[in-house]
Amino acid sequence: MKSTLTRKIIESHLVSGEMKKGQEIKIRVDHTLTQDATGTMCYLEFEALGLDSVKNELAVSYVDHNTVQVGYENFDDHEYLRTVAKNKGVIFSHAGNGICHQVQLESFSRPGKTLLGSDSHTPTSGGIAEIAIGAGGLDVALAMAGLPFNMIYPKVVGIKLSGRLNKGVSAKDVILTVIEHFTVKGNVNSVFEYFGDGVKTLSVPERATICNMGAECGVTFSIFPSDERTLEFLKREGREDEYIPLAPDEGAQYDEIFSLDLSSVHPMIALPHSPGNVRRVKDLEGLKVDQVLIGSCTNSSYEDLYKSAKILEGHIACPDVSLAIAPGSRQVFKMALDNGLISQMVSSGARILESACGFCIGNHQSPGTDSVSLRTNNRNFEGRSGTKSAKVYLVSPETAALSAINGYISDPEGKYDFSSIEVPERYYSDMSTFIFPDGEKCEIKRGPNIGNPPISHAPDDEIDAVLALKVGDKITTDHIMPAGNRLKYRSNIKEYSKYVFEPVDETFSSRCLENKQKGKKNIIVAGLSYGQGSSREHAAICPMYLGVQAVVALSIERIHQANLCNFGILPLIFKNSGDYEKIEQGDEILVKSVHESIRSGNFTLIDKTKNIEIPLVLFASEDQKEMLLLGGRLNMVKGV
Ligand code: MIC
Ligand code: SF4
Repeated sequence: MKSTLTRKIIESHLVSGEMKKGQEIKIRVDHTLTQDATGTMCYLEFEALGLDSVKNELAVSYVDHNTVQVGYENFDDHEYLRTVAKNKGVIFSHAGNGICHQVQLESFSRPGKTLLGSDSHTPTSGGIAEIAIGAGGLDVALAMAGLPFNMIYPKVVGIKLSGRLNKGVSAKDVILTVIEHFTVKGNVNSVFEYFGDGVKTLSVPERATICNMGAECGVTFSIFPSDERTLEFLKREGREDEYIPLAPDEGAQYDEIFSLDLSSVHPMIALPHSPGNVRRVKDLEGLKVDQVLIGSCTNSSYEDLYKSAKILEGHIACPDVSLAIAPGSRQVFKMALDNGLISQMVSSGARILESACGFCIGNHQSPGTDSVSLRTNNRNFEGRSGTKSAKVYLVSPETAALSAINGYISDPEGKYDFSSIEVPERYYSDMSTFIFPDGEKCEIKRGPNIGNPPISHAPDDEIDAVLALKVGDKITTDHIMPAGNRLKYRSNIKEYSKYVFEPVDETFSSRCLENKQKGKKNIIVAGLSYGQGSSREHAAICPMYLGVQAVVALSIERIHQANLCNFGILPLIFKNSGDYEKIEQGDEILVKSVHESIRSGNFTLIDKTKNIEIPLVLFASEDQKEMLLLGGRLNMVKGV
């Protein structure tokens, strides 16, 4: 059988299961990564497993999300992460080293390996031919314990690239075009595998940008082959000895093929409030912008900064525009300094931000009321920037830089030729800013912000509940568990739980707690694609803390579905989609024979208020059913 690259790498990591689309499989995890916002909970969970040290090949802990440090909470979290890393054999990357996905690509990702990360943009490393998957913190904790990762053998979508990008068009425009085609829903348990002649025209940083935003489509991962461009990148990083060539077999069978001629791609833009609202930049030309931000794990490589600086060279950003640039890593920042790019940007009026997630997660640079913000990051969900009324548009660095000069959205197509940009033969690399474990132990520091990992309980056989909230389609984890100025409560579940669904319904949390006090459970009802976006398991842990027992939806996204199961919340899907309309917020709900229903996968929801019965299907694998009966994954794996 002619194999896809996906099949080859999965085969070499297969622990159990059959490699057939839709089948449950377990794979060995070589590398893991965590970041601080999901990492504290992840290491608390790892500690709860009672292991002395991590068991997988390479584990890295990054501090890149909560670097603002307003109040003591963030610093306390970082100290916990630093000391727990030393004790458990994890490499620690300080705040300032950069955004986890950029740094992982530069320093650790290797062709043919598997990586599990507690961040949804972990697939960025697919740009170097690694199977890189985003997951909840608990799944990553288990991978660090040496346990295999459970996944569904995916539908492999081949994206066949031909041709070459036109002047002024970039990798960001390619992925926005792919997102326009596949949309941001309906791709659960699929992967994107890029192949064809056009692949060799794209560098590893460009491939990484493309893999990064596959996450917006909801695919498990995206992957490129390992070829001469991969070798070129590894040489620049001084890691050429890690190169191996990897490619799908000639004539490999894909479940679906999408052909894309790179020369037909134009500058694209995602309109508020979804990365899926894609249009041509040309159609928006002339729209006045108030803020331009360049950076994030999607577009903060040296090459991205180089292009931005060259476009800005000799110009001053429009005085009405607030322009800021965040290099993706210490490596990128240092090279941009040494090669005069930062100097050019500063001369053009740009503010230089820390190498961190920062603006992308609403930690700072919130735009003004009703303003237009043009950004190179990957998500523009309503309110994620910290300003609900702002309109955030997603574009390439080329579009962003040119628009910053003009003060309005401007199409860079045909204007810039970056086909042969000056990239240093050797990238700056200094591993001394990582802390490598040396086998020595130290005291694990736990400030008052560090709570205990939450405990979930086995479900009762009857659920007496209130339909606490009914929401529509495409509810993101940013709606469920806001980040930005609430991020600092990530290690404190009791405190963070006060903000569940804050952007949608500020009284949700207190209503749930009242129901809980009356001995009732809470149920959430949602439309399509519930739980889009991030991997934050807090979007399951905090609702669990508030007594949420089930989410009933038209569909649920992959990482969030896994997080719900991990924390004992039942992910239920309407058997008949029309039933979604029949039930209302506030209805009294009864679910009987819960244990038997988990085993069979068929539930009946009795709406006592409406006096109707609604059939539901449990969206869970056999392994997840087992953990749901026990009330969550931690109860299943205690003492591994
Ligand atoms: C995001 O981009 O939404 C985040 C913040 O990186 C999240 C992780 C988190 O919520 O901590 C993600 O993508 O998984
Ligand atoms: Fe950080 Fe934004 Fe990337 Fe998430 S999407 S990892 S917040 S830069």
